[in-house]
Amino acid sequence: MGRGTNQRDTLLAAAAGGAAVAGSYLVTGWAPSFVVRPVDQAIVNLTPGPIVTLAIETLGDAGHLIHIGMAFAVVVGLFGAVAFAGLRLAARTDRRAVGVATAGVGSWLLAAGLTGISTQALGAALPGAAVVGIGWLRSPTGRPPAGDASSPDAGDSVSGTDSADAAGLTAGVDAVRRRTLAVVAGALGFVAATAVGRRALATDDDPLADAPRSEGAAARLQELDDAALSVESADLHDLVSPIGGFYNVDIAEFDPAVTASEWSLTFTGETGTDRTVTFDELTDRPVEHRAITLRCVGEDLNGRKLDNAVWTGTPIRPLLESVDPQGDCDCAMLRGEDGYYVQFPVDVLAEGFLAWGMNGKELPPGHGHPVRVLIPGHWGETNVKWLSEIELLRVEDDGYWEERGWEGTGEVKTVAKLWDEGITDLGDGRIELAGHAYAGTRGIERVEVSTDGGDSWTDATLSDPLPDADVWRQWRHVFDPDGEHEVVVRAVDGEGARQIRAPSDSSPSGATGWVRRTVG
Ligand SMILES: Nc1nc2c(c(=O)[nH]1)N[C@H]1C(S)=C(S)[C@@H](COP(=O)(O)O)O[C@H]1N2
Ligand SMILES: [Mo]
Repeated sequence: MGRGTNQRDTLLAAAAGGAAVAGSYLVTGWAPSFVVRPVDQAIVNLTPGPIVTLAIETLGDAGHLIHIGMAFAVVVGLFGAVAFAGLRLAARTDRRAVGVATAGVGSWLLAAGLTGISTQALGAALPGAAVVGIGWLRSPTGRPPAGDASSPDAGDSVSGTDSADAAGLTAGVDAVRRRTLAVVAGALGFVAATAVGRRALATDDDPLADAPRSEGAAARLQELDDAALSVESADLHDLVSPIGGFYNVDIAEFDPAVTASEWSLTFTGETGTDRTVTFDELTDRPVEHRAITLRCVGEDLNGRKLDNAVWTGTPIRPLLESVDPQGDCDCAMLRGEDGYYVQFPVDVLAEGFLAWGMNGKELPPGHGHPVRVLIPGHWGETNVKWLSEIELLRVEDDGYWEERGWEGTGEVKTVAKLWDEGITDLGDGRIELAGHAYAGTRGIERVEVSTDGGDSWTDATLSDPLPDADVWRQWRHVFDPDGEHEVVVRAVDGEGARQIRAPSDSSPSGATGWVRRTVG
């Protein structure tokens, strides 16, 4: 077995591995049955908590890219190894069919084993087998495998080293090289086409692209639109974050796929009576459309994990009372279908809301489809998505993030933001500063702006107050710049308390400080 054969087989095997992953993606999309998902999940689960926390603090969203990249590499390697075995068996037996069968059946078993879904595993098996089938060529050494009478060399030729044979050998090597490169290029083309094509498919049949379905939600959206400040900045959200622009924080790279008919919520643990609620039972309950703002405890002071939507759902309190919570700690552990869990007091939970709609649409997969919980005024991590169980506890226990050193189940800290798109040159010499401020259920009373580094302060204009208990406000301030300005913004909450001045990191309980930027 020559070095050339080794390199060729490795190249073909890598192409087959890539094609198998692309084929799986083509069939499943970015879903739980995609072959990369279980491996990614395993990587996330095996990574020690302090490293996860460190990655979030230092790398932010890049941390996700690292583990998903590792998962892709591992899976391409696994399918590549199967294809490599196919190529070697084909060479040993000198039969293409053996290689194709090995690669096809092996990839199918691997994909089915990883995802537990046998039909969609064909998506990975077929492209892998095809690369082996098209890419494999007889060895061009000129020496026929034993007993192959049809080989051009199996005859009465006496000398195997004459010039005609050498030329034939060179031509054979060239043909193999060309074929290998063509197959690898074809596989790469398939990977690229799949990545691009599948994305186009996904946005085309996006069920959330329609107009709002719920009239009640549409009326609330209108109300928020009317309350919004008019700002010049074209890119700044007003009071409602569009679904596609709403931030996302997930412990898993893939959203659990749960249909409304499969879904149920079970109250367990220290209850007078356990209870399971189905989706139909839930949506038959009294419906409300609440504007609720979410903010992640892990975001930087001027970070972007702060958004607001109009959510359609029903209050938790009557359901909770119906199961007669007992338990000495008066606390509950909430669990989601992705394996996430968080614990906090029952009286905080009782203020909560079970939502199945967002901005008038069905709750999207990334935000907890079909049902999530929304807890007014508390950090984002209490708002469990894909909610499946509420366990009433006897003693307190840590949630997923608390096990990893965060203290993010309490009330949000007050913040006023000034993002890049909130700074607009009005073209007439003036500059508009605009942003959002949030203080949970305390509400925002005032936003103060300084354009001289904090020496003097002016009250910003605010959006109209809303009846909702846990919603942000917009602020706006226009000034005449004179060179560079040190702009500082700070909010005062509804209880008269000013945003904490001393800067601190987001870990463990949320960033503090005043947002400060050089403008002009
Ligand atoms: N099931 C589940 N719920 C979850 C999370 C999660 O990873 N899994 N992340 C939490 C965190 S840390 C935040 S900040 C919010 C973010 O909600 P969003 O992704 O809808 O913006 O969801 C919370 N609920
Ligand atoms: Mo969060």
